This record gives sequence, structure tokens and C-alpha cells, in this order.
Amino acid sequence: MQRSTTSTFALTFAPAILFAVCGTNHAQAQVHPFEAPPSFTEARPPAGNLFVVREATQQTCQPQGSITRNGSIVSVKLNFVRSDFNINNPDPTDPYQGEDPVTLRSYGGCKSGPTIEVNPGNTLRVELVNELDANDPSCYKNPPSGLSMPPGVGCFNTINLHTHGLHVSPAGNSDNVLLNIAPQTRFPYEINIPADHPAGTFWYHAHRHGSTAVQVSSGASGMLIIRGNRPYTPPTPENPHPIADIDTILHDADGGPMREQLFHFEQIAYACFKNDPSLDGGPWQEIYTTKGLFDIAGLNATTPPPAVFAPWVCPKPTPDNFVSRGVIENFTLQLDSPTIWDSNGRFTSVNGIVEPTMTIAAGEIQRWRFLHAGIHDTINLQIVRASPVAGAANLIATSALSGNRQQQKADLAKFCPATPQTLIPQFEIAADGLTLSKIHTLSGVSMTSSNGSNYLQPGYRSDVLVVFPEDGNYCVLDQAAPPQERANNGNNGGQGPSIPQLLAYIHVEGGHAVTTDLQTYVFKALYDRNPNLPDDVRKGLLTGNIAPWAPFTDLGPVTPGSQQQHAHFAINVQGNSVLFQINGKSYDPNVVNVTRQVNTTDDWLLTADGEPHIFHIHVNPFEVMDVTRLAPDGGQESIFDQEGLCRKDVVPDTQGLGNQYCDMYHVFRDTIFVENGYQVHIRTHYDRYIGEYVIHCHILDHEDGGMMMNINIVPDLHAPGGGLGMPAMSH
Ligand SMILES: [Cu+2]
Repeated sequence: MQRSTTSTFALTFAPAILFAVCGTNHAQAQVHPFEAPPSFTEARPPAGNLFVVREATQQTCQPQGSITRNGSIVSVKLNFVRSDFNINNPDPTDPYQGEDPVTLRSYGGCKSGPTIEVNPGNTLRVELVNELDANDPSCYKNPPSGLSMPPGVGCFNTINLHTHGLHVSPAGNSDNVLLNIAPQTRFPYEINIPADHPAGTFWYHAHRHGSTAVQVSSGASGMLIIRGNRPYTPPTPENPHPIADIDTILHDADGGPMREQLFHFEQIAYACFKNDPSLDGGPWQEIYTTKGLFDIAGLNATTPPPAVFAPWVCPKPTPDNFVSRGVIENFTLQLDSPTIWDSNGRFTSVNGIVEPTMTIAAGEIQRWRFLHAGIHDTINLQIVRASPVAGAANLIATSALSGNRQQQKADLAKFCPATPQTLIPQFEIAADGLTLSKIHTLSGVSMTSSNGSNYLQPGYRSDVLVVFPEDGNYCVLDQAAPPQERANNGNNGGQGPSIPQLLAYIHVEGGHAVTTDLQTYVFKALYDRNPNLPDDVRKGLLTGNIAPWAPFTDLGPVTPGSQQQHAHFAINVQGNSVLFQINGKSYDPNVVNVTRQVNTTDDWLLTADGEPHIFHIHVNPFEVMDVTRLAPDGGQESIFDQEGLCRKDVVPDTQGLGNQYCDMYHVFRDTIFVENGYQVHIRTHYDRYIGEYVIHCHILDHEDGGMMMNINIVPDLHAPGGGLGMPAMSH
């Protein structure tokens, strides 16, 4: 199955150069070719390394660190650094003419962390090297007043590593987010990925409580892909559900591995500060905006409406005017406001690039792996056919799209209109890395219809198959979810304006036009390209049945005697304090909030007050059993009908509050949106691993603020000390 990793690169990416803008017309944005996230250089795919199918793409940033493979041992050196680079800014009024200089913290020193690829059964050894400055004002007992941090937030130079979605031990030096890796120290993680681990799209990110939001929103995350080559084998009485990997049935038209693209979405909220050395109280106090300086007084101002909620800018420094590079150093000003991402003008980037252009051939089916690594705002992903722009091969290289994110809204509606005629379906094969039982066709009939979009909340992953029917240009849009369906909070959902954004631009050229229905085309291709499967299994592909490759189908009943667990998210006000809480408690690292027994199964009820939050649990995925909401009779009613589809009388297309749950009936995930006004019912099995780990809101500034709790999995709930032996060995 191995195939050259470079042969098609030139063909695939070179045409983008043709669109580059000549001259310096500031009304037009530069075209940036799509790049994969950075990766470490490996001399050659080592023997036993599976399915290396992504082409080497041009890589403008070489990450600091290394990867070596020795049998099943994968050794990664990962340097956590604060480094200088540029982020492209399509706003033509940008003083830096499209390349804002930034200084940000990340794994490896690039705009996103290096992609790490492993196989089931690998031991992943990560030597995490914290090169950040030991002199960390955000970690002082009395930080400079300009930083104005809520309790518990700070120590932005202290780090750790979380392998999000992996089913591995949470203890010791494995996926243990309770560790603090101090600046100028290093730490050896050893993560044993079991041989029966599902293949899929996972990720790693910073998770040290108090600095998580600052670091992740700076780009401290990367893709962690598990590739599997376990082929379909028929079930037997001894092995009723054999492990098989979806990777083994995704072929291109020539029988080689299907080409894939990684989309690492980030929402990097960098700002340029007026770093006047004469300022009392530290440097990170005043942000440059289009309407003057934004500071804590402005944030707290109520009347008149703060003009400071204006797009941020990075003026060029002059001898009389101190301007910092773009940084994320002030938690309160940059992250801790429900509308700040709406107003700051920053763009969601793809692998560190804003609005990149990709070129692919018509009729080619690709696997796209989406990762929402932002911390705040919902991405409502749609793919639409762009309206032709006279004489232009690329919308970006014209003045058709102009201005900052807010100003591009009208242009997008005009040039990337989402209508039943223009929407391109996405065929979702995996959610949160886990292969689905059935391919979900996100057919995009309308913006709010139950299967119209691919809602990505912070922390989510989605793997989709895509195909473009004919030559032309296409927009990958964040269609800006209706306020009720957004994580960027406020009463009853979002309170900021809905601002669509172009995420990526797709130029389709060559190949073969598809004249049939795209779903039929994709399902038929899966069928045609897998002639060696047993007939009945192969025929299932014609209807999108991929259950033989799904790692989980049904958790079965809860353990007798288990009690339903509850996670209730709310922001509570107590006196002058705003408290981010689960079940009425802010995070206390010294308290175990929930103790459960290994190898048992519980039901959990997830609810949110006032505004939505995002539930994430480490180590074990969960099964979505039901989603309910208040019925007219005062009880709860399911949004699903008997087939697991959304009930139109409960979730109508036109209103759509619960639309994003419509494809989740009995789906396995590790992260889920908890819409206020809804109840999310999940079931989870504490499989195999004991130890202490966390449950938290994946709006990461909420997590830092206290919306997290500890769960401890013990050998035996009824034994002294939970079965952990000597009392002193328990927590
Ligand atoms: Cu939250």
C-alpha cells in the first residue's frame, strides 16, 4: 500500500503560484498556497510505518525537535518555545501589508504544532523541553497590575501535554494533565498506545490549568494521527467485533491510498500592545484597535458602549510610539470576554495560514481531517461553489474580498452564496476521530437545516470525504452559526453578530467532472475500490454502511447499581467574583470531585445554565444516548425520532436550536456541546485505566477560570481506599 510521497506534489500545489498577485495593489490580498501543518523531517518512512499518504507540501516553518522510530518505539523531542513569525492578514489596510509580526508560544515554534503520526501498539515517548523564560511575571505572587488576572490564571510559561481523545493511561508520566512542567526544565512522557486502539484523528495540546487558554490560543496544539492497517475480518463467536481500520478501504482510483488533507483550525487572538516603558504595572495593558487603545477600564466600561470593541491593529512602531509584536499575554483583555472573538477582527487560520488556496482535480475523492483547535468560537463549516469573478482565477487575488473579517461578510454573501444549488456535501466518516457506523451526509440544504452544516465546536474533530463535481472555484466557509448554536457565549447562545469567514479557497481544475449525484458517486467509488471485501460487507458501502470499521457500536447497559452522574456547567456570580463552575464548584486541584470504579459503565447527564458550554472528558469516549429539551407539558422530550433522526416538530429547520445534535444519535465522541435549555444524555465505560484525570469545559478560558473537575477511577469503590492499598496511597 506504500506509495511515493512526493510524486503528485508538484502537480497538486504548483498551480497556486499562478494566482499570485503582481505589483502592490493594496486593495487585493495575497494568495497563500495551502500548506499542511508542519512535521518533523524523517529520513524515510520506516519499515512498518503505515499508510504515509499525505504529500510532502511546502513547509515554511521547520519545527524545533525531532522524531525517530525504532520498532514500536516512537521518540519525539518536542521543544516548547516562544518564537517570532508572521501571520498573514488579508485586511488590505493592514499596516504590515498582510504579514503581521507575532511572538507566540507553541510546540516547535511554528504556527501550529508538528503533526505526529503513530500506529496502534506504539509507545510514544515525548521529551517535552520547556524553553520558556523562567522569569515569568504572570507567575509572580503579585503579577503586574496590568495583567489583571482572575484567581488561578497565570504562569503562562509553565506547560504540559495532553493527548486529546487517546485511550491511554492518565497516570504517572502518561496523559497526565495534572503535571506542571516548569520553564527551563524537561520531562519524559511515555504514552503506551494499546494495540487495540482505534485509528483516527486525535490531537495534542497544552493543558496546564491556568495557562491552557493563553497557550492553546497561541497555537500550542498539533495533530496526533493514529493510522491503522487492520483489514476487515469476518466476526466469529470468539471475536464478534474484530478491529478493522477505515484507512484500509480508502483508496484512490488507482488502488493507492486516498489522498488526504489536514485542516488544523486555530483562532489565534494576537494583539499589539502599546509597550511604553514608562507604563506603571507591566507592559501588556493597552491594545491598539482601529478606534484607539483598549484596556481594562475600557473592558469594564458600560456606558457609552465601549468603542474599544473594535478590530485590533498592529501599527508600525516609531521612535515616539512603542508597539509590541502581536502577542497573547493578557488573559482578561484578549480571551476572557464573550464577544472578543467577534470584534477583534482576527481570522480563523488553517494550519497557521489565513484563507489559503488549495488546488485539486474534479472528481477526486479526498479525505479531509478537520480539527477545531480554537478555544472560543464555533465553526459552522460549509463548502459552496463560488460565483465566477470576471477575468479572475482566484477571488482572493481580486478586490472581491476586502477588509477585515467584519467587512468581508457582505462580499462572502455575494461571492460564496450558500444555496441548495451551490452547497457541496460533506460525507462524514468519523467524529472526534472515531469511525462512525454510517456515513453522515452533510448535504447542506440550508444554513440551519438539520443536516446542513458541519458544526465544529472547540475540541471537535470531523473526518469527511469530499469531491468537487467540476472545474471552478469553491469556498470553504465558516458560515457563522446562528447565535443559539455558538460556543461564543451570551444569553441563550451567542450574543455577538454572526460573521461568516472564508476559511480556505479551493481551485478545481482538471480531472473528470461528476455528473451523477455526489453521494451516489462517493459510495459507489468505495464499493468499486474494495473488490476483495465479502459481498454483503461491500454492498453495505453502497448505502454508506461503515459499521464493520467502527470501533464502537453500543456500550450496553449501565453497571447494576451505578448512579447517574451529573455535570452542570454554570457561570455564577458571588459578590464581586465571577465563578466558572461545574456542579456549583470551581476547580480545586486538591479535591477529587467524582470517584468511580474501573471497568464499570455509568450514565451522565450534561446540562448548562445561562449559556452553552462544552463537555470534554479525558481517557474514555462516551456514547450519545439522547438529547432532550423542555416539552410544552413541562417534562423533557427527545429531539430524536425512533430512527435517530431529528424530529422536525422539536427542532424545526427554521429555528434550529438543536440542529448540531441531529447526527449524534448513538455516536461516540469525546467532546460535546451542551446547549443551555437542552439536556445531553451520555453513557461511558471507565475502561481499563485507573488514576485521576479531568472533566472540563473546552472553552478553555472557562477551564482556566475554574470550569473543571477531577475524576478518580479506582480499582474497587467498595474496598478501603478504593482498592488502592495503603490509605496513604490514595489521593
Ligand atoms: Cu464553558
